[in-house]
Amino acid sequence: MKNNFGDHECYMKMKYLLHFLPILFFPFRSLFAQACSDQQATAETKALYKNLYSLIGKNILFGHQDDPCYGVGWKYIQGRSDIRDLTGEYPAIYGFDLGRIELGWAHNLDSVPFEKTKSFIRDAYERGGVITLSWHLNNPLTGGTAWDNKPGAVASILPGGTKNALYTSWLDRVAAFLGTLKGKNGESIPIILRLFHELNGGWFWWGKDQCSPEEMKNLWRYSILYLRTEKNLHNILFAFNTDKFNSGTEYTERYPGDDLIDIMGFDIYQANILRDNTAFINLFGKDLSLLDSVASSHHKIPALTEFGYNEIPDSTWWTKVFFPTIENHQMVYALAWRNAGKKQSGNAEYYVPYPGAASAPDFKKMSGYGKILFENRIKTKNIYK
Ligand code: BMA
Repeated sequence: MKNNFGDHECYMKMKYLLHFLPILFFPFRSLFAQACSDQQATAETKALYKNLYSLIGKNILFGHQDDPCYGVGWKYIQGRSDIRDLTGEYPAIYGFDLGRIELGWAHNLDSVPFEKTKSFIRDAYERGGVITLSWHLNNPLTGGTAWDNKPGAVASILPGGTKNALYTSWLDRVAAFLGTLKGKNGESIPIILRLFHELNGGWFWWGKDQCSPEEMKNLWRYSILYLRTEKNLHNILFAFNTDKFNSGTEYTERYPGDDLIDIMGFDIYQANILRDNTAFINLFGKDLSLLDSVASSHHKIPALTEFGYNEIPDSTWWTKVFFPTIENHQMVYALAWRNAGKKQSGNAEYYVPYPGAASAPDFKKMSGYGKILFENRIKTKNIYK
């Protein structure tokens, strides 16, 4: 009897504990999740990570590459932005590119002067916006562009490789740029640095056909630890991103580790085989679901790191295709690619409308949806505090 009673009491205690265990552990789990990968990150960088994390499933920051630099039919006009022309507000997140900084050039591969990029970054930060940088760096082995995809470049820049010293000097130039980004009180401006983007594709020299998964992971680790430890930069959140993908295994094949990465994303364009709305919606939705689960299992922030439908010929694309597909997913930001306008080749390139463009009224309508944040509402979130 005694034994039975004892067993029952023990069973009840266990049941009670098991019932409350998830509640007991939940706060620790979410606390853990809210820490960025760099334990020495500056207060503003830690806050950015924590605040973005808290927006998961709630809001989506709308972003645009090179937004204040130029748009369709204009360049470098103080205060101008195609998004602002339409909505009265700047985006919530701004993308810029560092390509050619490695060569010591004064402007990037799309002719944006780095001095201007610096001042656009400072202005964006003062408005409470978020900044992300990509880097279409040249091929260090051949001297060609980022699209010069002959194999061997990744292996050549790893420690022991013939181009390691050259690549390291390129990282020094990136570090010098990042080190000069300061807010009004002298604090370092937090940056989301998106290295080696679309690495599961074959078009860049760091792509999947040009190196092994181990080489790619080693390159990530080398680059991040160099910036973090050697250059003592602690204002960076690192974004890992693929192009469109087919499975969680494909997504993480070249993922370098939770101790290095903060944001997990992918890029997708409505183009080529995805030109049709239904084909695009199906793959886009599937990849967003896969990203939700992979980011959540790694406790990282999910993001749509680049997207677009060039010239947006469908006048209701924003409210009938884009928003319904993203609405129930977890990514905290979506960055539309650049409004290059008419290029030298004669082709036009723009991914957000401008006044008069076919999808302009529809974009304006979407900008009023509560879930999507632009300048005014990101400001109220005090994302750096
Ligand atoms: C591409 C195009 C190019 C540009 C490159 C880097 O997708 O927009 O015109 O040079 O991005 O920004």
